[in-house]
Amino acid sequence: MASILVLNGPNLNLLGEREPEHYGHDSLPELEKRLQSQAKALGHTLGAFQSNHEGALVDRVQQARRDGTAFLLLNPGGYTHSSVALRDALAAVKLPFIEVHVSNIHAREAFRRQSYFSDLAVGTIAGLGTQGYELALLAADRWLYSHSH
Ligand code: CA2
Repeated sequence: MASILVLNGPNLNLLGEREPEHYGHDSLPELEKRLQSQAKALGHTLGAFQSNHEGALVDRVQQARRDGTAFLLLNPGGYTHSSVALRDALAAVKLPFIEVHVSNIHAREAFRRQSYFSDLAVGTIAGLGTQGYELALLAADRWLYSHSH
């Protein structure tokens, strides 16, 4: 039984509302609800946090170190390609995380190919839609199991 946190960066509150060709039709509350029941079925608890503000995301990552979070599923949104501050927070807390992207960042503009997080992540998932979070949760469950036995 572990505590898992899904952290979403800027504009991901718009999921399901705009640009369905990139981001699909699921809304963020729908997705979070699905992940919560999946986590429960796996025997874990899951918290969710989304912010459009870099400092709020940094604060939440720092808090995760203190509140017993064991694993993060992180979609840094546009900060993927720019945020040294959020990267530093992840490196400082040393919590394992999977980087998730709804769209295939390698099949879009060139600037989206660079991530400030991928080299710190346990792994990355991109281009599989919101299903990527569910696959990441499954992988987190396996990772947590293999690192506790
Ligand atoms: O594909 C992803 O998950 C991204 O992290 C999403 C970011 C983008 O800047 C990254 O390059 C890739 C943007 C999030 C915008 O989310 C929206 C969702 C629905 C409608 C409009 C924007």
